[in-house]
Amino acid sequence: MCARIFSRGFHGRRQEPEDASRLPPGQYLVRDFPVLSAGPTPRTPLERWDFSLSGEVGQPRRWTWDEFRALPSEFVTRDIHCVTRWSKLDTLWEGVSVDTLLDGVEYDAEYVVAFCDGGYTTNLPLEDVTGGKAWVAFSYNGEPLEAAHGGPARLLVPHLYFWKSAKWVRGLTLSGHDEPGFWESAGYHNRGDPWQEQRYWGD
Ligand SMILES: Nc1nc2c(c(=O)[nH]1)N[C@H]1C(S)=C(S)[C@@H](COP(=O)(O)O)O[C@H]1N2
Ligand SMILES: [Mo]
Repeated sequence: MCARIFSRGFHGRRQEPEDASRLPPGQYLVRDFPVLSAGPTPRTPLERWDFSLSGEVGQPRRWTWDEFRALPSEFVTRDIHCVTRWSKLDTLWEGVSVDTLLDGVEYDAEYVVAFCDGGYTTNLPLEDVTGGKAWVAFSYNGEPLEAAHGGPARLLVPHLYFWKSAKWVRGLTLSGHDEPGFWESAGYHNRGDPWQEQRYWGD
């Protein structure tokens, strides 16, 4: 009895009404953190890891792990939404904002493709990864990002369905034209805004 009252107070009343308004259409809340990967988990040693900006840039850029970790980073708390319908609220990440990575880089491009160890790709308009909307995250909940969740580093683009948040990301290719990535070529929506329920081509 006591336990029940306690758990209701703890999980329920205060959070639920607000939580509902934070849930995009067709989504349900989870408290665990599901793992969704299209293939095996790659494990690149940090000595061989780098992050690069290539494509339509004045000068390609590359950071080793140590150089990347020396960049200014920030903590962000965001809700995440997977197209398989789970959403998780208030996830805490630390990462380098894509704005920071692009700082001082000259480019003539409107799109990016994120590429990853293991071959996964996802495409995004530059507009969706700039202006404080996307990070290359290396920590989750105050701990180094687990390999299963994309460690050592993953893209975090929380305002779009979570397939855009490429795990094991190794760089961005900037381009003047849009090139569908892995799921986008397989029938998923090109942009994937959860609030507009852009799940599949034609949504
Ligand atoms: N490299 C890579 N990134 C990926 C995926 C993947 O299979 N490979 N899956 C995507 C999908 S569909 C989702 S929902 C999220 C899942 O992230 P999680 O396993 O940390 O929950 O990663 C996205 N990023
Ligand atoms: Mo997903």
